Amino acid sequence: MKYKIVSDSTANILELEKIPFQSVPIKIFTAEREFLDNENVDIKEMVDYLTTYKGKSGTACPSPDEYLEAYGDADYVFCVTITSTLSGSYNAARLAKEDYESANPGKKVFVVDSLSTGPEMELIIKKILECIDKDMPFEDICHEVTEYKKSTHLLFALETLANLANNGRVSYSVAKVAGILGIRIIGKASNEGTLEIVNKARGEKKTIEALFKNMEGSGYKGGNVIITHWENEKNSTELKELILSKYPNANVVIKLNRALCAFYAEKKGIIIGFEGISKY
Ligand code: X90
Repeated sequence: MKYKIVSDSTANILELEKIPFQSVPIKIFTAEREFLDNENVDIKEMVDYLTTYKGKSGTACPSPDEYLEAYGDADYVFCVTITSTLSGSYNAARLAKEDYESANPGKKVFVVDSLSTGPEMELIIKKILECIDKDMPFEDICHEVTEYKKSTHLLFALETLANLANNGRVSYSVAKVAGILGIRIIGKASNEGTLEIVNKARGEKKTIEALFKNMEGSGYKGGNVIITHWENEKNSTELKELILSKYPNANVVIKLNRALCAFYAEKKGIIIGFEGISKY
């Protein structure tokens, strides 16, 4: 049986070991330029250009056809998307699933609305990989992943919410608070998959402490953590050290945001996916 894992590019993954994987790129555009969130994009150049760019910039999710192409000819596809409350990516993946299954009787696509993004999607993808590795049947993997997803969480700390607000993903009144020097907005993916502001913190040290406190508040007890960021290795490492000081056996990975997450989380933005208690 041929398995394939597919996700949109908000998972920040370009390839996986062992299993065929395809990232379906989301686009970032201005009036003059377009960036495809794939392996070729120069993220530093993009972020620096957008920081000084005065016009409007936006994003566009993949089309059903792009998903269909990514499903390829696999017998079983697992497709993980960014939350359907913030993007049309999930909907496109679902439409492609319908076409794929009716064109290929017997083949199956399981589309997971992560109700989240970035590193929480990566945790879900790692779980799928683990299940495939154990040779679990397709239906059992779907069940296991659905259960696992209830216990994964996403937190973030952002210095600016300008791109989120300009693209209608948060209100301007919320975004305004983030513009104040030294203030970082701390938020999470809610149980319904919406972007929810938790609190704001002044200064780096308080931000890291607040992130850790919120992790423990969601039942974090030393499980897997993935931290993604753009130009904030320092705070990411400090958070990692804080986690390890209390949970020395925790597996904490630090990675860079790729283009779409770097666009919305912007410079210095940190996003954390972690395992905690069940949300429901
Ligand atoms: O369809 C599209 O154009 C893509 C839209 C993506 C919108 C949001 C991306 C957010 C990236 C920011 C912090 C995490 C918020 C997660 C809340 C569920 C990262």
